[in-house]
Amino acid sequence: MSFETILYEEAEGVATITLNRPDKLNAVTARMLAELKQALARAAANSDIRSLLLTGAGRAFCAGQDLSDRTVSAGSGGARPDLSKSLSEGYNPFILSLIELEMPTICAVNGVAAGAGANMALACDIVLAARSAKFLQAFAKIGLIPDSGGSYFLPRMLGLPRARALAMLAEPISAARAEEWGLIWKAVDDDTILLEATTLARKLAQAPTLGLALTKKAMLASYDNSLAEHLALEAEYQGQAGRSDDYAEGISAFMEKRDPVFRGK
Ligand code: LHQ
Repeated sequence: MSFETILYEEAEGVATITLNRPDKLNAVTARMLAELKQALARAAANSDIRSLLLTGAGRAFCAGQDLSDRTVSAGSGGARPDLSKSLSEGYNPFILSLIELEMPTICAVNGVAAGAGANMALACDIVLAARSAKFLQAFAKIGLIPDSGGSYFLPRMLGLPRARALAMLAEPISAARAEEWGLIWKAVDDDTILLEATTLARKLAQAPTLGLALTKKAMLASYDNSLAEHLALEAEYQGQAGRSDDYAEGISAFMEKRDPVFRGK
């Protein structure tokens, strides 16, 4: 599949996906979702790629679903669309693939992130946002519920009081507020966000990828596990990490007082 709605680039161990419909504020179409899934599969299939960077072209990160798409729009009097299908066939598999990708994912929120666009960003492991960017759970403005993991992650990230208000009031919050609330890792200057995010992605591409993949998997599983179940899971995953080449290298480098060279396995 050649890409029309995104850009995909591989360099220095990093796969960079850029949402690329800048005149539509990178609003999401079914085509874009298919391309995003394809891009994730491409990154996962290349063992040289050890981190993923997601960002947007132009002044926005992503305005969420393209509301001009007739298959999902519901004007007064017209036929009612099946949004459930759009989620189960389009957004949900993408969000799951992003979350389950066995490498760190970094999102550079270069501008406004609204609706599903906000929740796609928040599904990444480390989120940087330009100081001018805003996060908007826009769904209530058009009668919908937060999707793409929003109603799952927001209460867990923020607690119910802030999650409910963000979703019900559909008011934008600044990158600084998102950082203060712990919704994102940090707000950075607009003119350095891409550089900072790329530097971070390249650094993570040199990290012990297998251990990081198990770390994100364990943290996600913690939402559903009892303490006893989770301690057992940690023991299992630490067993896997302990058998990795990177653990052997980490110990050798520590003993030899040098920087480790991790290969990601
Ligand atoms: C857009 C959009 C857009 C099309 C700006 N679509 N054109 C899942 C499953 C199925 C169905 C439904 O939804 C979902 C999940 C969702 O994501 S629902 C939430 C969908 N997103 C929204 O409701 C956000 C709508 N957009 C906005 O509220 C604003 O545009 C934001 C706050 C993002 C940016 O505001 P401004 O910076 O003031 O820009 P603008 O509003 O002037 O937009 C610029 C252009 O982009 C404009 O087109 P034009 O031809 O007039 O220049 C907009 O119509 C277009 N655009 N968002 N989602």
